[in-house]
Amino acid sequence: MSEIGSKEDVVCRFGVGGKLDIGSARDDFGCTFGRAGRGFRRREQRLRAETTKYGVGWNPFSVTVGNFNGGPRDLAVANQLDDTVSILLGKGDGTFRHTTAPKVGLSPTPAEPVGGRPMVIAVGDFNEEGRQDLATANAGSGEKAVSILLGKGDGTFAPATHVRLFSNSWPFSIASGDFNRDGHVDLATANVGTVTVGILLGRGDGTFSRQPDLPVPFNNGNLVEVEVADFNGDARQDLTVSDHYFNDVLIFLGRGNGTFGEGRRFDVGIRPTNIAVGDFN
Ligand SMILES: [Ca+2]
Ligand SMILES: [Ca+2]
Ligand SMILES: [Ca+2]
Ligand SMILES: [Ca+2]
Repeated sequence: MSEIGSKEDVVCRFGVGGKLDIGSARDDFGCTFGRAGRGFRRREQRLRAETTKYGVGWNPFSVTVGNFNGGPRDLAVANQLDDTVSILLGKGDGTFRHTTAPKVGLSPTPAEPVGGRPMVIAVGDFNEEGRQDLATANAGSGEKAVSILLGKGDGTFAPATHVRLFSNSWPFSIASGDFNRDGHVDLATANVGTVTVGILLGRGDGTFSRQPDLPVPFNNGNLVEVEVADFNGDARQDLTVSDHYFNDVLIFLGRGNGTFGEGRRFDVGIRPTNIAVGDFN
């Protein structure tokens, strides 16, 4: 185990069948992070034998797998309290090296990270030039926004641009798909503040067109995650959103034109902090 100086740590395990703890890291990674505490120590002990420890930003909330410079896969970590995304570039042997930690807040002044607080990251090629980009759901206290970081292909990113959401939306989670089947990547957000689902249709140039939010029945819940999948096999992408307050998930069936049917709730009986899309069939 090696450590790189840190305020907080992310622990990742490479290997088939890795146990996943937080965020949208799937595939072959297992990751856990946070400040030392009983839960974190338990997870860390499970992973310790096969993990390397990396310092990231302040209060990392989620980790996403992508590839930002070609070659082996990389990680992007959303650090909610210092308003950055840590980029860890894969070396191909299961270890990573740090590159940049681009800012995602609306304020250009690092000392005043107003409107940031990135929670969850979506990966996609939003400007269609063959390099992966990032979109962060920012639940900060300022103007509510999704930040777009366009990748340069070398593990670095252009300065963030922002898609303003409806006021008080507090987007907590984000996922990418193609909801209107035009070949451009679109985004969906789970909005804790308004208890709605935000839809941003991509134009293919790194910009997005904000659509009316999807209302949620019994809208005093706590939407903590959104995922994209085709749940009814009609080749149109659907959305599922987990509601931590009611212990259920909502399914919005896509019409294939960027709009969705009414959300339907399904009781899952547990606190659904993370949705495993692969478990639906
Ligand atoms: Ca890479
Ligand atoms: Ca791109
Ligand atoms: Ca689209
Ligand atoms: Ca469908």
